[in-house]
Parts: sequence; structure tokens; C-alpha cells
Amino acid sequence: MDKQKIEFYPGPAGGWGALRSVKNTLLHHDIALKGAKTLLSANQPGGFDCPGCAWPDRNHASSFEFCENGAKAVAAEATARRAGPEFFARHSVTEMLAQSDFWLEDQGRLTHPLRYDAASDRYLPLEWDQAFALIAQQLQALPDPNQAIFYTSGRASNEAAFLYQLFVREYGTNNFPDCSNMCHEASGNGMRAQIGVGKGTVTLDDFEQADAIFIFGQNPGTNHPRMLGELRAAHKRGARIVSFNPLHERGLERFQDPQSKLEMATLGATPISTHYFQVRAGGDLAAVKGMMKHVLEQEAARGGVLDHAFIAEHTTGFEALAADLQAEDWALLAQESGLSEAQMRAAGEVYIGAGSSIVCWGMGITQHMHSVATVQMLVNLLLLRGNLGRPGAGACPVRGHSNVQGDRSMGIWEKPPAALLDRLEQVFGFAPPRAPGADTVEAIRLMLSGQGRVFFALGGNFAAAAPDSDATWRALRQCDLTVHVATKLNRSHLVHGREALILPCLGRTEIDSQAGGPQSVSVEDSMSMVHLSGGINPPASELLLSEPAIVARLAAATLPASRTRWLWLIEDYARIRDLIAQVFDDFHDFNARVATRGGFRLRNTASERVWNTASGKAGFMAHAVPRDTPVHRATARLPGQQVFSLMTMRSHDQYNTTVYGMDDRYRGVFGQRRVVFIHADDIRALGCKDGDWVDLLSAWDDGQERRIERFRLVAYDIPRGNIGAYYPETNPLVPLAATAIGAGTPTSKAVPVTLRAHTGIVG
Ligand SMILES: Nc1nc2c(c(=O)[nH]1)N[C@H]1C(S)=C(S)[C@@H](COP(=O)(O)OP(=O)(O)OC[C@H]3O[C@@H](n4cnc5c(=O)[nH]c(N)nc54)[C@H](O)[C@@H]3O)O[C@H]1N2
Ligand SMILES: Nc1nc2c(c(=O)[nH]1)N[C@H]1C(S)=C(S)[C@@H](COP(=O)(O)OP(=O)(O)OC[C@H]3O[C@@H](n4cnc5c(=O)[nH]c(N)nc54)[C@H](O)[C@@H]3O)O[C@H]1N2
Ligand SMILES: [Mo]
Repeated sequence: MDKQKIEFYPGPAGGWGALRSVKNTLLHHDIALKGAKTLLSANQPGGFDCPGCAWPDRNHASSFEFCENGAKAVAAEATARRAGPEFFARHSVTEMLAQSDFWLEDQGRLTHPLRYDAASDRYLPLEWDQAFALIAQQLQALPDPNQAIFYTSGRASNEAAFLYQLFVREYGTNNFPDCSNMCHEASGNGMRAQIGVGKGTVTLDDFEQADAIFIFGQNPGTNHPRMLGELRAAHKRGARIVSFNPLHERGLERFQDPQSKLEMATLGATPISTHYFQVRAGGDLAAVKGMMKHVLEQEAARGGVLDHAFIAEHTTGFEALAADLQAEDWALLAQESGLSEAQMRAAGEVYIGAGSSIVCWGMGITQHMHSVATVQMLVNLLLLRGNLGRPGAGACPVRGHSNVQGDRSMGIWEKPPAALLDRLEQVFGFAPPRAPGADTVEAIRLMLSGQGRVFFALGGNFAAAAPDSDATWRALRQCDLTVHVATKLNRSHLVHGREALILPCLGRTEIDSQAGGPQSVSVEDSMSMVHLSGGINPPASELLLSEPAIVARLAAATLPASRTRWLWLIEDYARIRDLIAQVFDDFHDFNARVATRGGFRLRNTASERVWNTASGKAGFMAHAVPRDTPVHRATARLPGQQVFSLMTMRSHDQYNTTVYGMDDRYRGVFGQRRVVFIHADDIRALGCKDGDWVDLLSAWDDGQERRIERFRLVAYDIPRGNIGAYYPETNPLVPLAATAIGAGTPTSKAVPVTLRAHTGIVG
């Protein structure tokens, strides 16, 4: 384990540090040679889609694009380590629960289907057929199919996701909580109401033509490293890059491109942001209102600023928004955004000066109570100057999991549109359930109330990723049965129901052999490009099944009267794609189109200026500056106490709940994860010193104590009143009831907390 230290990181993002980190990862997983070959096949024609993130590739066909964190994701899957039956015989569940998340996943790939044995408190191997029979029996025994819950994480392929939603709907429920509920739900809901599509409108070509790129609440240096390549190129040709972030993230400041021999040899680097605005957490809505207020004032002063023709022909609601902005008070905007009037005007001026603009955003926007309103404010900004549906312009919500967008396209959605259900009925001859199902937070409530009895997860780590860990764990432990389809051991397998199964599956890097030969699957990236992914490594164990095969065999066992030929479908995944084409018009001629080099782009009506909204136009939407957030309320409720707004976020060495290592290199944190980033003046005001140990308590008003202990204060360049710490260690603090209005997303970027000196022993 690395030595614990906090040390300012002087270098740019990328560069030799990234190469060194990859080398260490490959050594750790004993895959130096195989790993190199595996890495070279990521995002190549005929290779697999990188399981790292949803950022697209140039035609999915370019030369190898080096990405440190993509490499780590691939290496974690291609690891030579194995967690087989001997491992599970050695360790009881109670023993494993005491281990860290890092330790659990570090045991390697799962090799056998496993069933929990209460007598020995151990997971023991069982046959696949026994596993399917057991689940089928439990599902058939439920008096109401809505007592079963089917979670999806965003790595599942289109083929697996399509079969899964088909099976679950024929079984009889729309209970489809998914990682999207915790992620970009607000982007989809906000944009759908406003411009008629819930997806980003831009392509990589637009990044080549934009005059300005605005980046809100996103840390691409860690979470979408390949995006830095686009930003670097944009900077080099003179585009303005404007970042809004409470932290000075290194990847948004400077980048040394490992692809550039010159930069690597000379230790040169390209600056990324031309403008950096250190907005307060949750202050983006106010900041964007300030920008727009400036835009309108300049229109009045000098004219030619707004795109009047676009506004007249394509939008509704302009007058109401203009009146709202005019009435807005600069002092309030400054107080809530944490930016001065001059800064908001400066950002507005960059926007006015750009012929075409792209707005990107990530979790810093979506994981707030007012996230839907904030997303709509970002789109308002674009609409003012007609920055939608023309080259170099548009909205770019940057998705997380590599196929989270595709899973939604395939119908993994607790609120399915009627048109989808009608089509399923027509094609498959069963009556799908019409009532909406439970999202992530509702699913936890359902289990807590005793109404959710069976929890099935296609990937992910629900116990660690969901909010309010104590409530989530109680919920899972109350189930009759919990089942996890997974590649590696994680916390969710240990926080289990009365009966519990772990079903080990193939990863994306592995060869998927079915009766019809080796199979490819399809995925959709953040820019709606759909392409094939085929594994190249032999499976980690002979016993692994693919995700489509697991779903199909479970469906066949559970629904003996089904008219769908489940087992025939998985002999050749092209058959599944033919069904997808029958259900979704946008996937017409799916097999032919996906077979072309680089795949195809799904139609995006907003990017054609066709508005599938109630009014038939794009809608400006006015929203008040939020003043009633959980942090505002806690501050009012606890006079005399400093209530902080905690953002829970990712370190450089993790993929969501999968912890690869203990460093967060660009933020200067090494060998540890229990840190709290906090302003030096706030440390002093608490009567503490940099490096002191504290406990964190939620300032929530339901009478329940939520506390996590022993975190080290790290003096940091962050707005006063804001603090930052890593997810998932902080999830016990996120109250279940704190969710986004209109999206249900847990508000993981603005948790109201107070700090106390840690009085226990500090090791
Ligand atoms: N290597 C790696 N890649 C990943 C992931 C991973 O864990 N590791 N996760 C994947 C997934 S599922 C997702 S969703 C994405 C996540 O990618 P990001 O959206 O980058 O997610 P976070 O790390 O949560 O970082 C959020 C950023 O928002 C800032 N922020 C926090 N609150 C606010 C706010 O109120 N306003 C503004 N303007 N900024 C704020 C934080 O300082 C931080 O820079 O990445 C995907 N890619
Ligand atoms: N406090 C806080 N909470 C958050 C967030 C936050 O920023 N702060 N972010 C939220 C976000 S954006 C997201 S997307 C969620 C993520 O929530 P999840 O998607 O549920 O979590 P992951 O950590 O991505 O899941 C990792 C597990 O997936 C399994 N896995 C990996 N590859 C495969 C595969 O190919 N197939 C299968 N079946 N399993 C596989 C492995 O067993 C691994 O342990 O967390 C959310 N929770
Ligand atoms: Mo995500």
C-alpha cells in the first residue's frame, strides 16, 4: 500500500504519471503481456467497447487512444486473479463484510454460481440449472409481480438489456430501478420536456467546430479522460473553454497528451480552460441566470445578441423567461452562485462572443434537489442564441457507464412510454403491466415496507451505490431472495436476503461463444452512436455465462408458457437485434447498420430542429433561484452551527464503487481515501488544524442519526461552506428522502452535514 501523504500535484493531467499508473495496474493484475494486447483492442474495429466510460471514439475506428482510466477498467476485468469456491470456503460472509471494498474486488473474477448457506455463513457452489429453478420458483410464488425488483447497472449490453426488460414485463412488473436514477435522470427528464429528446444533441464533429465549450460540474481528467483530447484540440484551434466547478480540477486546467510525442518528450502541456469559475456547489442555476441576464441586457444595449429568428420560429416561453431574468437581483445571484456579478457577466460575454457553443455537464449538475431546473437553465442558455441543431452547437450531458444510454433506449425504465408497451404487446403477444414501477429510491422504500420481496441485479453494486446505506442495507436484508449477476465480488453480495445467489458472468473483454459461434453485442455511447463490441480474451472461467444467456435461461425457467423462444434467441444475438428492430423504429435494419465500420448514429430529432414536445416547439423554462435546499433548511434549523454542503465524488483511482487504489493523484491525495476537502478558514473557524480527524453527521430533520467517523481534514482551494469527500464511503450520509424534484435522484452533491472532532483512537 502507498504511503499516506497529502502533496500538491504540480504536473498536468495525463502525461507520464498516467503511463506509470497503468504499468503498475497491469503488474498488480499479473497481466503485463496479455494486458497490453487487451488494451490495444479497446475501441477498435472488431474489438470490444471500452467498459470505462460513455465518451465516444472517433468513428469507433481510430488508432489506439490511450486512456489511463480506460486501461484500469480493462485491467480490472482482465485480471489473472480468481475468487473461486476455495476462496468462499475460506471466508465467511461475516468475515468478508469487515473487509474494504478494495479488498473484496481485489480477490479477482468470480468463477462459479454461488448460493448462500446460512448454516455455515458461506457461499457454496451450485449448478446453473439449480440457480435458475430457485429464482423461478421464488418469482412464481410471489402473490404480486410488483413484489420483485429488477435493478440494472449501465454496463449491460443492448441485447442483454432488451431481453431483460422483455422478460420482466412479461413476468408482470415495471420495477426497473437503475443506475441512471442516481446519475443523469435529471438530464433526460429536463431535456425531454423542453426539447423533446432526453439525450445529448452533439457529436464529436461539433467539438471540432465549437467556438466555446462550457463545462459544468464534471471532472473529465478522471472520469472521461478521452474528452481531454477533444478539449485540447479545441483549445489549440482557439476555442474558448469555460469551466464551472467548486474545485480547480487539474484535468480542466492542463493536459499532457500521452498521444503527443512532442508533449511527452518535452514535458509540455496544453492549457485546457480559458476561463475558470469557482461556483459554489448547487450554485449553477443562479450562475447561469446571471449569464443570461447579461445576455439580455446586452441585447437591449447593442442588439444582435439573441437569435430572434430561431426564437420566433422554434421556441415558446421567451417572454416569461425574459421577464423573470429582468426581475432577478444581482445580489441574490451572487450570493447563491458564489460568483461576483462581474464574473457572471464575463461568462455571459464569452457566450455572446462565440458563434457556436456547446454546453457539457456531469454529476455536479444532476445530483442536486434542483437538478432538473438547472439542466433546463443550461438548455435555456443554448436556446437564446439558437445553439441547438446547427454545427458546433448543442447540449452534451456526459453519461457515465459505457452503455447506460443504450439500456434506456432498450426500455430499462420504470416509467415506460405507452408506445413501447403497445409495441411489446403487438410483437410478443402478452399484455405488459401499465402501472409505473419503482425507481432506485422507491425500490428501497418498497423493500423496507416489506412489499419488495425479491431483488435481482443485472450488474452494479446497489448496496454501496445507493443512498442512505443503513436504510438500503436494512432493505436488502429484509428480502426473501437477493440475486446478483456480477463479474467480481462486491459489498452487495454480502448484504443479502434470506436466500442469496451470485451469478458470475462474462465481461466485455471476453469471447462469448454460443451455438451460433462467437457473438458480439451492441452498445450506445453518450453521443447516440451504436456499435458492436466483441471480446478477445478467453473467459475467466469455463462456467461463466453471458448476460443475455443468464436472462434468457431465467426467463425460460420462470415463464414456461411464454411464446418467446428464449433459448433459440441466444444461439445468435442477431436474432435479438432483429426483435429490437421490430420494437424500436430508430433501430430499423439494425443488423445491417450496426455491421458497418463504426456503427451508426441514432436519430436525434432536436439536432434536426424537430421538437417532439407538447407544443411542437422548444420551450424556454423559467425557474426561481433555489433557496429551500436541504442545506438552506438545515442552516436555518441549526443556528450557531456551521452546516456544510458536502459533495460526494470520485477519486482518480476508482470506478464508481470499484476502488482500484488509494491515490487521487491530481488532487494530491496519496495512500488514503478518508479525507475531507475544506477551506482553510473553515478549518480555523471550527477550531481545528489541517490534518485533524473529524466525524461527519448529516443535518437532516427526520430524527435519525447518520454519521461516518474518522476523516482527515485537508485544507483545500474550495468555496467556504462547501466540503468534498469520496463516494461510496460517504453514502451513509445521503438521506433517502433527499431527492431531486422531478427526477428522484439522490442529492449526492449537496448533503447538509456538520463536523465534529473525532474523539476515538486514530490509527
Ligand atoms: N475513471 C472513472 N471514470 C468514470 C467513473 C468513475 O468512477 N471512474 N464513473 C462513471 C460514471 S457512472 C459517471 S456518472 C461519470 C461521472 O463523472 P463526473 O460527472 O465527473 O462525476 P464526479 O466525480 O461525481 O464529479 C463531479 C464534478 O462536479 C464537481 N461538482 C460537485 N458539485 C458541483 C456543483 O454543484 N456545481 C458544479 N459546477 N460542479 C460541482 C466536482 O468538483 C467534480 O469535479 O463518470 C464515469 N466515468
Ligand atoms: N454518494 C454518491 N453515490 C452515488 C454517486 C455519487 O456521485 N455519489 N454516483 C451515482 C452514479 S452516477 C452511479 S452510475 C451509480 C453506480 O452504481 P452501480 O452501477 O450499481 O455501481 P458500480 O460501482 O458501477 O458497479 C460495480 C460492480 O459491477 C459489476 N460489474 C462490472 N462489470 C460487469 C459486467 O460486465 N457485468 C455485470 N453483470 N457486472 C459487472 C462488478 O461486480 C462491480 O462490483 O452510483 C451512484 N451513487
Ligand atoms: Mo453514473
